Amino acid sequence: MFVPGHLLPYGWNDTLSGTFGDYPADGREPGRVIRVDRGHCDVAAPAGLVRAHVGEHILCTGDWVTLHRLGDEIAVADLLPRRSAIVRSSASGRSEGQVLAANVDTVVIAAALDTALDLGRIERLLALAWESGAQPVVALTKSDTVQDISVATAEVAAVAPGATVLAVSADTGDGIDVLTAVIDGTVALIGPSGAGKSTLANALLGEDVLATGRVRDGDHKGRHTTAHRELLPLPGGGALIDTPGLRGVGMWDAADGIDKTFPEIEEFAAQCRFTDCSHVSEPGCAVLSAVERGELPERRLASYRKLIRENGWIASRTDTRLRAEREREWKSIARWQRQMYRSRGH
Ligand SMILES: Nc1nc2c(ncn2[C@@H]2O[C@H](COP(=O)(O)OP(=O)(O)OP(=O)(O)O)[C@@H](O)[C@H]2O)c(=O)[nH]1
Ligand SMILES: [Mg+2]
Ligand SMILES: [Zn+2]
Repeated sequence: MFVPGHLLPYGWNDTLSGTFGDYPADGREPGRVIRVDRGHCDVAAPAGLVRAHVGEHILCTGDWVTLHRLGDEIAVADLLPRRSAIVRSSASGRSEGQVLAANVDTVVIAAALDTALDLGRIERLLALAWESGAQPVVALTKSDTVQDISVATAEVAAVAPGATVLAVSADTGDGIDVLTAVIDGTVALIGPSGAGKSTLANALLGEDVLATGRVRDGDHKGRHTTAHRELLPLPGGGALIDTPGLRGVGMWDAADGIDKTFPEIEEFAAQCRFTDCSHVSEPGCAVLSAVERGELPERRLASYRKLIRENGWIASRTDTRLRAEREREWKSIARWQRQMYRSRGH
């Protein structure tokens, strides 16, 4: 049987032994991407950490890969299919999504209690988390800064059906044991800058490995202290990915994730007169009447519609891009055909 050695603490599990079963035989070693820089990445490999060329792959932290030697260099040979991936519409506005982390089992969404709760942002991150295939957990951080955590916890729990919501303080240690108990496998921490992700990560890791930064005095906004996504082994098993604070999080092909975030709206929508009801002003809209009856908060419907609209817009933009690409392809085929005919005619 293949022994992963130093790779073991980086989220290795029995399934992977099977997946990688044949690779060591042909000289390729398994590895997990810890961090990606331009053209290179740090990879946990059986004999220890190595620096490898990424080749033509677009890798991200958490990817499982195989490595091979090229002279005295190490390069990534294969990128294994991702079991789950956190994807947002890329910041650069291109039509492809940006993968923030791969092969994640638990997404911890961090929201700080020392600032006003932004339920819309929590819902947005929940949609991203559900879409990734991982289990979301909402961690309300800095619980030591508020008198009563029960109100905020209940308010967030109401917008996070299916997800565990808990309050934690990295300062006092409150709630860290509960969080440790609910997280599983590879854990990714996401949320805005200054939410306390790296501080929480250090608490979970049991030592100060990651740099943290003070928030601004006035609005408690962070200063984007963390600059890289990085995978680290957790002392109790599993691994942790700390991520830089997200400025904007666009929906990327996240229709399922949005549905999972707003299950009650999906349920009401099943009763709408029109199957393609957009729940804006249609007659017989069961979602709007739920709002009227006070069974669905108007804010929640607005948040849902915002994400749906954005998701649809991204999808149509991608379609346009794909169509243009296909057209270009056809044009070059046509050009090639013309050349063929011409040369045959000669
Ligand atoms: N009072 C209190 N402050 C905390 C707690 N956790 C984090 N902080 C403070 O919040 C600030 C931001 O913490 P970071 O961990 O750097 O935040 P981050 O989410 O990693 O931010 P970025 O790396 O910029 O995305 C620091 O000054 C921390 O000391 C907590 O539990 N209680
Ligand atoms: Mg950080
Ligand atoms: Zn409707």
